[in-house]
Amino acid sequence: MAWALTVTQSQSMTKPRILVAHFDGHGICSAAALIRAGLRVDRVICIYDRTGGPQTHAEGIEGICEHFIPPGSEVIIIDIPVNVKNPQSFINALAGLRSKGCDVYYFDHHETSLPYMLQLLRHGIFAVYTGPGAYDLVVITNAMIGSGKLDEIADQLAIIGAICDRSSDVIKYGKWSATLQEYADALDVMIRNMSAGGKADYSQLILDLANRGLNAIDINLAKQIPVPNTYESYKDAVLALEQLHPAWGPKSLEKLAIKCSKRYAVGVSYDQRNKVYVVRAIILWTEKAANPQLPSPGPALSEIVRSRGLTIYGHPDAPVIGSFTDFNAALEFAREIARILGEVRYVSRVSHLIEERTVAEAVSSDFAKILEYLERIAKALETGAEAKQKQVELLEQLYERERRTRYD
Ligand SMILES: [Mn+2]
Repeated sequence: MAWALTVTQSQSMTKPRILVAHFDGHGICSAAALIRAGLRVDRVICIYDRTGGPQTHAEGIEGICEHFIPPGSEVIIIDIPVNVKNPQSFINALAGLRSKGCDVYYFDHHETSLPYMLQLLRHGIFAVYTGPGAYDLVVITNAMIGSGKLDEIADQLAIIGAICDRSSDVIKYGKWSATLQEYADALDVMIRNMSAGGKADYSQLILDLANRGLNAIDINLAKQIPVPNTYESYKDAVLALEQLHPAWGPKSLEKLAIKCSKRYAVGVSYDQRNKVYVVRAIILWTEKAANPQLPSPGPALSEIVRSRGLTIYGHPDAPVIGSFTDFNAALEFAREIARILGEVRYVSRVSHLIEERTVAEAVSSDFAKILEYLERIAKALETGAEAKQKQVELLEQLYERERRTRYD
């Protein structure tokens, strides 16, 4: 096995190389794909921990850096976004590894991490924004520090990971398939089952996936994501009439949308923490990826949500709306939402008429907004260019060092 060989060969190298991956399906599959593709790795760290210990995600990286990484290692971090709640602490944790004599490679595809790339680079961290695509994370990371090539199994793993992230790039590249979607669903169930006790170590699963590819996933587990049995159709939307499974709400809605060939699905969940019923709406991600101009439920519903004085939170493609003490009241509102989403593409754009005497004012205020936007873009490009230059410098240093270790 090619990857097993590289792991053995790596023992002779001086610096131990540690791969740290996010604990979700995308992080797990991306790590497996990179190892499968021949990335030399001595140890994998991928931990979920709800009990308070260090875990491999945005808010747990400090503990991982402090307790799990020996001085003088080579650390590769993938798919863990900079913690937007406390970016400085995240950056300091990675910078702390540098002062422990570690080389740090940070690859991430979350747009929220982009503003911090330059700071990371300034700390001597080889930081690369590979986004926004989840599939691209693997391709770019592998091109920069891995073998540069993905065999069929590595590619399948990268695709499954991107599907777990509901990333549109796999659709754009024509790499999505119903079978790989089944594997992604089954893997999600597997991951959730492993974490049922509040704590899970996925490093063995990653090595297993790298070694056996799809055979490491029990495809039958996909059936554990329940599909609602009773529903009503409203043009492009479907409404689930029974309460959604507490753990699988949005994914059950996805399955229902697929079963009924609809773009949108709506249903009612029970929020156990707040002891209320909430309405959930989704747009089928494969549809949105194929037609990016389709309205997301979030913005499409903002009007009715505002007019009813309700709350809306979560991703615009899968928002959670309102809080109801009664299931039937929630279902009634869900039905209204299904009607709106069902006809959303038939609704023409709202235009506002401007009185003649206020035209100048309206135009200049629009103009100011456009200017402000352009200035923001100019600033982002400037920062981006500086970051790119720094990346190239670090890459040159990296190749120089690789060459030296190879011929020494
Ligand atoms: Mn991801």
